[in-house]
Amino acid sequence: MGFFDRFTKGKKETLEKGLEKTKENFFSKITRAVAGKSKIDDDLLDDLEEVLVTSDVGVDTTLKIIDRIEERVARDKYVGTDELTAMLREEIARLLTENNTEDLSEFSLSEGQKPYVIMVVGVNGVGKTTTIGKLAYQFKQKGYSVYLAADTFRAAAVEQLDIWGERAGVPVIKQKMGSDPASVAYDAVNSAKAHNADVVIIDTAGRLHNKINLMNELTKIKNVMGKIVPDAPHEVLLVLDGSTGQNAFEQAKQFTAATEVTALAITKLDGTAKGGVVIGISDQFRIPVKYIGLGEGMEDLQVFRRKEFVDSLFGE
Ligand SMILES: Nc1nc2c(ncn2[C@@H]2O[C@H](COP(=O)(O)OP(=O)(O)O)[C@@H](O)[C@H]2O)c(=O)[nH]1
Ligand SMILES: [Mg+2]
Repeated sequence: MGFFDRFTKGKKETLEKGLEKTKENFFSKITRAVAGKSKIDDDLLDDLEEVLVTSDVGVDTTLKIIDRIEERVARDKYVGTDELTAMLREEIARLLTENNTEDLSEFSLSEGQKPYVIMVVGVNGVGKTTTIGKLAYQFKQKGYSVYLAADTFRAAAVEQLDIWGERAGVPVIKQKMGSDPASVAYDAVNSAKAHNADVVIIDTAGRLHNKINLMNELTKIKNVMGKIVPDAPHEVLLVLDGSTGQNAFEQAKQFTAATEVTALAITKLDGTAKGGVVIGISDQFRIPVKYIGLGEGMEDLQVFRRKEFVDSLFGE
């Protein structure tokens, strides 16, 4: 087996292992709903609706899926229950691919426009710093020179980013503790530009007092960066903790209302049964889910590939 085959196989195993609990939970519920029934009727569709909602797919996306299955069943009245999972798989795959994108490392900038600036937002504890470390590693692997910028709100947060910087082999730009986020961002972009860096990733503190504060702070950060690199930030990546299920939905609503989020990362899908949230978030927000977190290690961040996700969830 060549390097890339092994690499791909490793990634697939991580994905499958990460989604194990979600899958078990999902299929044990479906098996219970289908038990003793031979055809798909209204009762079974009601049960299926409950299965999807309690698997964190979200009400609106669930209704969309149920409607589509209902239409198919109406066309062919004697659809057997053995066809139910195949139909579900198809409809979920269809929903996900309706919202397809490229990953962040596919950016293109001309020399004068560098660096490519990614601002990472999200509430405390969702996995921002960890995701930044993993992302830095991926960009570095692709041959880009990367700088990280710490948020100076908590000393522990700076140390944590330092550790990730070391692991990934990427420098961290620091300021004195307690500097305001806009000046941290300004300094970071300035310094990265002076070093002719390709990419700079900015960690922001998860201080979500209320929507107005958040909006003002993010607007200010964006404005100061724009003074150095006109289109910066090129990406605003919102990190959501998938293990919180419906909370992740709520946070996505709040942040997208407060600022222009361009990409989503959903973390901690390993060890949770709430992985269905990826389906709902992917469907409900026009913003693409670009990354999923499947563990605490440096290689446990994957580009969200819809087909692989559905394949891992349903088995091939
Ligand atoms: N299992 C697992 N843990 C994660 C993942 N991403 C982050 N974490 C953990 O979540 C905790 C909070 O992460 P951190 O990056 O500090 O969150 P931040 O406050 O948003 O910067 C840490 O213990 C991380 O190791 C993931 O994909 N899977
Ligand atoms: Mg952090």
